[in-house]
Amino acid sequence: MCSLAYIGFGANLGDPEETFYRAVKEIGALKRVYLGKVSSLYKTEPVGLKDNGPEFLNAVVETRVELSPFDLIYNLRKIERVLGKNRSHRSDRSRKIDLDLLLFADKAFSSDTLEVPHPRMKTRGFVLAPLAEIAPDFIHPGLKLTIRELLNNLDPEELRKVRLFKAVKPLEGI
Ligand code: PH2
Ligand code: MG
Ligand code: MG
Repeated sequence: MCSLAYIGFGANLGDPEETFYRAVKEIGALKRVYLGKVSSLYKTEPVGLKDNGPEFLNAVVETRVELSPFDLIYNLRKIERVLGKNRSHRSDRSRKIDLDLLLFADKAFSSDTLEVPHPRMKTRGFVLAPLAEIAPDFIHPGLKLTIRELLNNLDPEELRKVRLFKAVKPLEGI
């Protein structure tokens, strides 16, 4: 069975655009993972960082997977390590790469190692803006609202932190 899964990308150290293309390539190379739409790239103001780091590049990638959410996140964490994130990384620090599992089909659950949908996605412009571009009608399984509705409900201050940077190269160019 194929499940639709949305993966958030964020980076603000190194060459975030280069890292993004490498990450999409690695995701597409995973067994039982099939790439779908890729959002535009967004430049975004850091939210909740303690180190005054530079602005982020954020984007969202759609996949269809024949994996469990746990197998998918295991593989995403491996790609994060390959592309430069170390194990002791903290979420309030600048980073070369962050891959988050935002949504996995209609699943809503929380375990010791994974929470789906991503618990903070509903308040984050840097997630909702790119996600709404490729999946406006997807229903958030916990909140029972579409991504478009979540974006419309968002605090305008959060959207002010997000600006469209560029559309991605065609997939075959990645
Ligand atoms: N990720 C965080 C914390 N803050 N801010 C922006 N703009 N973009 C991110 O991807 C981001 C963040 C934790 O994962
Ligand atoms: Mg994150
Ligand atoms: Mg993360």
